[in-house]
Amino acid sequence: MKKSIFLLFAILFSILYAHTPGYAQGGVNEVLLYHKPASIWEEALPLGNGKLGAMVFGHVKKERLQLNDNTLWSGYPDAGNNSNGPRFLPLLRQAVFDGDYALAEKYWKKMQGPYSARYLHMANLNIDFHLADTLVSDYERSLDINTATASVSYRSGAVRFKREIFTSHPDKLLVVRLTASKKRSLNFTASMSSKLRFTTQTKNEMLVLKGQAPMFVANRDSEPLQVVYDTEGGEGMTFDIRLTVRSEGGEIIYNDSSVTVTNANAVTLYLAEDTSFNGFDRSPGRNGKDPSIEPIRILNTTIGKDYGQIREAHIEDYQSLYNRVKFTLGGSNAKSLPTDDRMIRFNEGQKDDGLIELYYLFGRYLLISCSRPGSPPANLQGMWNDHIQPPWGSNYTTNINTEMNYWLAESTNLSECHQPLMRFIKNLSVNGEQTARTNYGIDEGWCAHHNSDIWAKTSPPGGYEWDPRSQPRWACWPMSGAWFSIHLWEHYLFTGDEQFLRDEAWPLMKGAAQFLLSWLVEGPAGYVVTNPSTSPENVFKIDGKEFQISMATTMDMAITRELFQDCLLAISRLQITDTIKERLENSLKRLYPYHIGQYGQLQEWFMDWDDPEDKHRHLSHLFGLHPGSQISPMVTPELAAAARRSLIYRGDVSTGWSMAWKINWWARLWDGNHALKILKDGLTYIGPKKVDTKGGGTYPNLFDAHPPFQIDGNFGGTAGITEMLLQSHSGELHLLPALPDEWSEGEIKGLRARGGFEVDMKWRNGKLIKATVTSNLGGNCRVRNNIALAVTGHPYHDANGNNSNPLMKTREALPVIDHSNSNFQLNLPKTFLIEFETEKGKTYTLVPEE
Ligand code: FUC
Repeated sequence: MKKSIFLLFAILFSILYAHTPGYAQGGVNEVLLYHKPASIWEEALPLGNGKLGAMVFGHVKKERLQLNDNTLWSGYPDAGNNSNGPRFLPLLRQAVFDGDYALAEKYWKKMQGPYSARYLHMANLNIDFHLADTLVSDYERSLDINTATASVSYRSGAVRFKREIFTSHPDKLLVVRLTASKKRSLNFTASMSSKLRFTTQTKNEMLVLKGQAPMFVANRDSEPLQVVYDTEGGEGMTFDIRLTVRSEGGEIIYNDSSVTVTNANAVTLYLAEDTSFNGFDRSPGRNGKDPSIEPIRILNTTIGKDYGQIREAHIEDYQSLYNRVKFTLGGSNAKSLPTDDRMIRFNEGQKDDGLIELYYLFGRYLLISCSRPGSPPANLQGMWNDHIQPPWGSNYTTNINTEMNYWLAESTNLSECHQPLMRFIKNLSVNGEQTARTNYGIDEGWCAHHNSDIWAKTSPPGGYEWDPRSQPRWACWPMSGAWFSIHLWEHYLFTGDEQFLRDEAWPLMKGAAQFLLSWLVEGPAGYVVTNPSTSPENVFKIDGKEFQISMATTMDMAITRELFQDCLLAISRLQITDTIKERLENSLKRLYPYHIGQYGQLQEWFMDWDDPEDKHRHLSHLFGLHPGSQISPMVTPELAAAARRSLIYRGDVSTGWSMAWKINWWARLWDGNHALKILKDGLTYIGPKKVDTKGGGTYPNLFDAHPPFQIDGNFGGTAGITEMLLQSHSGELHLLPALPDEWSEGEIKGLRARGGFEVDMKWRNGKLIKATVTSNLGGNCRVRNNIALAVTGHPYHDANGNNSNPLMKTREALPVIDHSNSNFQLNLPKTFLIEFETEKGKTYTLVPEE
C-alpha cells in the first residue's frame, strides 16, 4: 500500500514538473567535468569543510590531494603599529592643504609598517597506485557541487577504478573512498609531504605528519630575509595531520613514511588535522594549542562509523545550506561536455546558459566550503593555496577583496557563512583601537588598513621608507574598519536580528564611526574631509605628474556617509541615547559632497583631476552605487547617470574582481545586457598554457583569474548575478531589475532580501510570470517590477512615500555639485511599485495584474 502511494506521488511529481525547464527536471548543471587529470593547480578541483581544504588532481597513477587548513598562516601576533604617526600626521595634513602632494607622500612613508603574515600551503596527500595494466581508458574527473563530492574514474585493462573524495564538515574529515570493479585489485602506497618543515612517523595505525610554519615569510622577493623558521618550541604555527586506512580485504602495512595496501577490494582513507592556532592574539608557537588532540579524537570517533554514514551526514549537512537556492536559465545541451570545452565554446559565442547556472552555483559552493561559523573568513584564495609565498600573501586585502568575498552571503541565503567575517571584525576592533591610538593619536574607536591576516592586523602595511615599492596609494587607507562595519548593519537588515544589532553590531559600528569622527578634519569651504586620503590604488595627475595622496576622495566620503547613516538608523532602532548621535548628524551635514565632473562622470577625487582615459581596475568612487546604497536610478538619477559615465570611460575588460564589481554596478543601474556582457568577459577561458595571461578570466576549474587566481571574482560574480535578478537596497524588493534579453526564461528560488523576505521567481519572454515572497519577519513589503503585479488573495495597493518597514528605508537624496552641465540621463524602463502588509511566516504569491 505504502509503495503504491509513493508511486502515485512520484508520477504526479513528474507530471507537475514536466513542463518546467531546468532544475525541476534535474536539468541544472551542477557538475564540473573533465576528461583528463589536472596538469596544473588551476585545473584541480576544490573541496573544503570550512577548515580543511583539498585540491584534487586526479592523476591515474599518482593522485595528489593538495591540502590546506585555513588557520595555517606564517607569523604570530605582532601589531606593527608605528608610533611615528602622530608626529608626522599634522605635517602631512598641512602639506595636503598646501597642495604639496609630493611632500605628503614623503611624510606618509614614515607612518607605515610591516606587511601582513602569509597564508600557507599545508601538505599533500599522495597516493601511488600500483596498476597491473597501464592501459587506461574511459577517464573521467568531476566535482558534483550538489553533493560536494569529487570523483575520478577510469578503466585500467578490464578493471574500472573509482575514487570518491569529500571533506566532511560534521565529521571534520577528508575521506577518500577507493573501489574497483574486480576484487583484490586495489594496490597502492599513500604518503604525506609538505613544502613546510615536517617529519612523518606511524603511531597506532595512523600515519602522522607533524609540521612547523615559518615565523616570518617575506612579502617581496627583494627583502633580505625570505622564509624564516624559529627553532622548535619557538615562534611559528605547528600542525598535525593523521591518516588512517580501512580496507575491505587485502593487507595494510604502515611504516614511518607511508602506508601500503595490497590486494584490497575497497579502501577508505580518513585524514584529520589541526594547527596550533589558538586565537588571533596568542602566539601559536609559545602559547599554541596541541594540534594532535583533535585529529586523534576525530579519527578515533570514525572507528564507530562506516563510510556510508559519514557520507550521508556530509551530504545532509552540506545540502542544508546549498539546497536553499535553486537557479535555472533553462539548462544546457552541453552538460555532458567537459567544463573547459564548454567554456571555449561559450567564448566562441555558442549559447550555454547552463554554464552560467554552474558558475553561479559554484560561487555558493565555494563559500559554503571555505567559510563556516567558527572558521576564519575566506582569504584572497578562499582557503586553497599551494604556495609558501602566494601572490599578495593570499591575505585579507581589504580595499575590496575581502568584502567582495561576502557580497553573496546574505542575498544567496548563506547568512551563517557571513559569521566568520563578522567575528573577524571584532578581532580587528581590538587591534584597531591600538592602531588608532599609536599611529594617529586617536583615543576613541578603531580602524583597520588595507591588509590584514589571521592575527587581525590593523596597522598600515607597505614596509618602511627604504622600500621603493611601498606605495601610499594602497598603504594609506584607514577605511576598512568602517567598510567592514557596514557588513554588520547589512546582516541586521537581512535578518532583523535585534539582539545581534544591540550586542554585537552596534558596539563595533560605533567604534568605527568614532574613529572617523576624530579622523575627519575641517577642510575648505566649511566641509569636513578626510586628510590624508587616497582612492584605493589609483593616482591622479596634475600637469602630467602623478600623485597619490590628497583629501576627501569620493570613496572615503561615501564609506563615511554610509556608516554614519547606518549608525543613526541603528540608534533609532535600538532606541538608545548616545551623544554620538548629535556628532554624527552634524558631521553628515558637513561631509564633502558628491561632485559631477567636467565629463559628466562621478568625480573620483577632491578636485576634478579625473582622466577619461584612465582604465584603472579600481573604481572605488562608485562605492555609493554598490555595495553602498546612496546612489540609485530612482532616488538619485543624476548621480546614477554620472556613475554610468564613469563606468563607460573605464571600459569593461579588467582583472577578475574588477569585472565582478562592474557586473554589480551595471545591475544596480538596471542594465542587464551590459552586466551580462561583462559576465561573459569574465568567463574568458584561461587554459593551462595561459596561466600568466594579462587580463581577467576563468581557469579550467572555474576559479576566477585576476590573474593569478583570486576567489573574490567568483564570489563577486555570483553576487552580481543575484543583483541582476533581485535587489532590495532601496527600500523595496525590485524583481528582475536587470534581466538581460538573452535570459528570457528562467527560475530562481530561495533568494534573500533585506527585511527578512525570501523570494522565488519564474519568468518567461523576459517577463515575470510568478513570484512568491515569504515574510520571515512580517512588516510592509514593497515590490517593484516592470509589469504591474497583483498579490493573489491579499490586499495590496500602489506605493509611494516612506516605507513603513523599518528594515526597508530609502536613503534620502544627497546634495550634489554638478560641474558638467551635461544633463546625462539614464534610459530607464517604466516600472510599477506596489505594497502590501505581511504577516510573519506567511507566503504571498504575485502574478501579473489582469
Ligand atoms: C588589490 C588590487 C589588486 C589585487 C590585490 C590582491 O591590491 O588592486 O588588483 O587584487 O588587491
